Amino acid sequence: MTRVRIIGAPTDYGANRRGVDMGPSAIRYGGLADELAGAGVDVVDGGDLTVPRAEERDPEAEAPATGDAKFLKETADVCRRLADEVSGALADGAVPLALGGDHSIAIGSLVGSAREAEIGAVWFDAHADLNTPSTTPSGNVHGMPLAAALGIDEFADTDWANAPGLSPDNIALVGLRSVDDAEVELIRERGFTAYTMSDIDERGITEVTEEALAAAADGVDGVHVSLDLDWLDPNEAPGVGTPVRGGVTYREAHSAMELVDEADCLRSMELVEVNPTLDRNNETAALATELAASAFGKRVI
Ligand code: HAR
Ligand code: MN
Ligand code: MN
Ligand code: MN
Repeated sequence: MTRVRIIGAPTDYGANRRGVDMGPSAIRYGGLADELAGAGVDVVDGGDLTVPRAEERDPEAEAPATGDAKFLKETADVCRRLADEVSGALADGAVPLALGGDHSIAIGSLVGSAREAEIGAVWFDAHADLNTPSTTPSGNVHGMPLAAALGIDEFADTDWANAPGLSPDNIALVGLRSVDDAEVELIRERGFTAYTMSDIDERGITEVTEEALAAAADGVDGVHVSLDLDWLDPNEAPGVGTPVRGGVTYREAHSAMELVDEADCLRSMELVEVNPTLDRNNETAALATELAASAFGKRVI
């Protein structure tokens, strides 16, 4: 039986819109344990990491890296601890499921997942999250986690980002519709597998997701699935800080997660960017739990 270990990472350092730190509570309240039980997995809830509020941070503290990135030191601290939890769960034979928090926590998930393995990643997101402190238009680290985990530019020499076992040839981005110029350049330069919403329109969610999973899984030990809820259309998932129109539908999202299960390569996963203060009756959090259940094998019959 698959074992899943839930690890909450209630951060909002990486995002402008405060409130995403309440994501782990909302996702649990939205029925995560029941949904995962419905998928037939054995679930252990490891609780939340302790994350000081942004207001409590030491204003004198020096940022560890150069460039314009808000709360980089605080993000580094959470990601180091999350990486240890994720690699600990894997060592115990469980699949870690991290709950954000903003998407900056993916740096910790990826570093932990890639600590003792070669991994690929599928990034289900409206955004590419490939900015760096020198290219970011916002200073928000939730726009940088993929670049950080790949050790691009300022992140190359850090001891907390830059996941050595994350293979750049095994990155697949799915559902792009809001990408900055510097990110476009990086995608072209490094040849990441990337699918825009237009690719999904033309080829369908099944073909695109199967191809993304195959690219991510090729020749590695397992795949990290990062599910940013803003991947979905804001009509389906209103409770996110950076909604972008024209996202995937409820059915497309479920299909994609069912394909994650069928590909049988899932090593670690995260659900991020759920912001209960912007949500409608906790719908986005509940949707996150349903999608996780599909990824872990829940079916109607
Ligand atoms: N690309 C923009 C930036 O770097 C927006 C990032 C969007 N936020 C996210 N990431 N939710 O997926 O600021
Ligand atoms: Mn994201
Ligand atoms: Mn996003
Ligand atoms: Mn299965």
